[in-house]
Amino acid sequence: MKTLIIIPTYNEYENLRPLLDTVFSYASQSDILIVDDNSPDGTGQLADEISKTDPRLHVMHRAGKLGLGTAYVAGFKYAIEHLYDAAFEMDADFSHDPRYLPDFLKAIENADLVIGSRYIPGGDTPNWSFARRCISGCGNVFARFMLHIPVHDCTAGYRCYRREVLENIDLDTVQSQGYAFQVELAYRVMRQGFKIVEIPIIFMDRRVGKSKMSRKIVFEAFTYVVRAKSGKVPLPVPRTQSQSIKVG
Ligand SMILES: Nc1nc2c(ncn2[C@@H]2O[C@H](COP(=O)(O)OP(=O)(O)OP(=O)(O)O)[C@@H](O)[C@H]2O)c(=O)[nH]1
Ligand SMILES: [Mg+2]
Repeated sequence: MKTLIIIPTYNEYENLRPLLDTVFSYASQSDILIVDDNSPDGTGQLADEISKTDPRLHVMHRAGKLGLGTAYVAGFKYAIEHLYDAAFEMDADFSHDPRYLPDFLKAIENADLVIGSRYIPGGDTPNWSFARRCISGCGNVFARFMLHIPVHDCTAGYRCYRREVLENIDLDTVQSQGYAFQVELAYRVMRQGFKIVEIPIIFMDRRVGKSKMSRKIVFEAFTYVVRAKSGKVPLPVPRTQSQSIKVG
């Protein structure tokens, strides 16, 4: 299976080199796409430098900080254009431990979307404060209850999608950026009737560098769920029976 690991970066200079080494040590056959938003700390230039010595590494440069959601959409389009069989979402800050990559690669053989879940047996968020656990846990229960998404961790950002899924969820109408982006994609994948599987992951806090996320994204996710419940969000055209893919 030809796979692409998409890693959006904004000021991840210190994480980049060790991350690439670790990812390739667990998934040596995969390619990596860095989507860098003109990071002031030179992450994009470092990625260019490394890509000269490793053909598995590709780099996409965007003009400025355009948000995580659009970075992933750009990466997914790259995966579709270059005919990768599957594409990963992964953060650059080691929160998404590369040691789980082999588990994902095994699970995607019998699924359309694999989500690394913190909220199934074996998953955990050991560094998190009680408050952060509450916000994330309650947000997930809320989204699951409101939208009937068959997933315990629909805000998780460590994922692997089959290309057929990305081709069928109408990427051009996705508007969310933060946690809402993950909820929106899980909802679209579910609505299209694809098979979603969760595998447990232990989510660690970023090693170095600063978080770019804010409280605004919690609100964005909440309002997405409420709008989706009342049918006020764009959705892809349902797949016809003849378009549906067979898994397994
Ligand atoms: N290209 C691009 N990457 C981004 C942008 N915002 C964040 N990122 C990257 O997206 C990933 C997730 O961002 P983080 O800042 O770690 O957000 P988070 O994981 O919710 O927050 P922490 O838990 O504090 O780490 C990291 O690899 C960031 O470098 C953006 O606007 N553009
Ligand atoms: Mg992070």
